[in-house]
Amino acid sequence: MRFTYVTLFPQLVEGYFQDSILKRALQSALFSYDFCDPRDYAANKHNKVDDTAAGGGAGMVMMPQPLYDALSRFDNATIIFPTPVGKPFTQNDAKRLAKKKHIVFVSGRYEGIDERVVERFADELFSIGDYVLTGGELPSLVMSDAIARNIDGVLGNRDSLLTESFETSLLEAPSFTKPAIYDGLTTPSEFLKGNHNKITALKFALSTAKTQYFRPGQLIQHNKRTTYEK
Ligand code: 6GU
Repeated sequence: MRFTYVTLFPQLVEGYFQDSILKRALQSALFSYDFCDPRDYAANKHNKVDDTAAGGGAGMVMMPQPLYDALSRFDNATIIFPTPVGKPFTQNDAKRLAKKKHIVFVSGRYEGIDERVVERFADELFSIGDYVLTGGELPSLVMSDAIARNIDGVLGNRDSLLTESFETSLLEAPSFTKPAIYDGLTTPSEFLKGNHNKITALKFALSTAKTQYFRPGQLIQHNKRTTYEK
């Protein structure tokens, strides 16, 4: 997998890959990443990439020419535009996109990107939630992380993918480590005894309770689906 970040601010993205699991995956060549600066494609004297909005309104809009020229170079890539008006990005998208060879994330800054660029080049538009951000860099990283951990070999422990929240419609059970009692609070004793059937049953009960509390709508859906499957 190759990730390309089309951004005016590569340093915002770069830092995330310098540590932890993704750093190890990079070193193992499980994926790679690079940058494309639209400013390098600006066909005007001052390397200008933005202009005032047609029809008025506050702020500057990224103009079509530099992005057209930059994005035209990418054949056979999946081009994603992070935008608050996109479809909500989900775990299913992360898994599906983990099978692609090359994903290009196009980050807008200023008030946005000239819509013609989106019309011409976007394969998918995604939002990461209902709030306003100053640019697409953080959403691009959020999506890259979610995608990268679904690439074979990126996570050491294959099991950890399967039991996680959103992999089933239940939230993942809470985790504990040693000591058994801390601050007067105990690790559930079943976890300490090592009977795997009992541990699995308890994890399922805790997952169900947690989902009921934090995502009551999701639990109803889960019950329905499992009922239908029987
Ligand atoms: Cl994906 N992009 C931007 N720029 N803002 C957002 C967003 C994405 N999701 C929520 N706000």
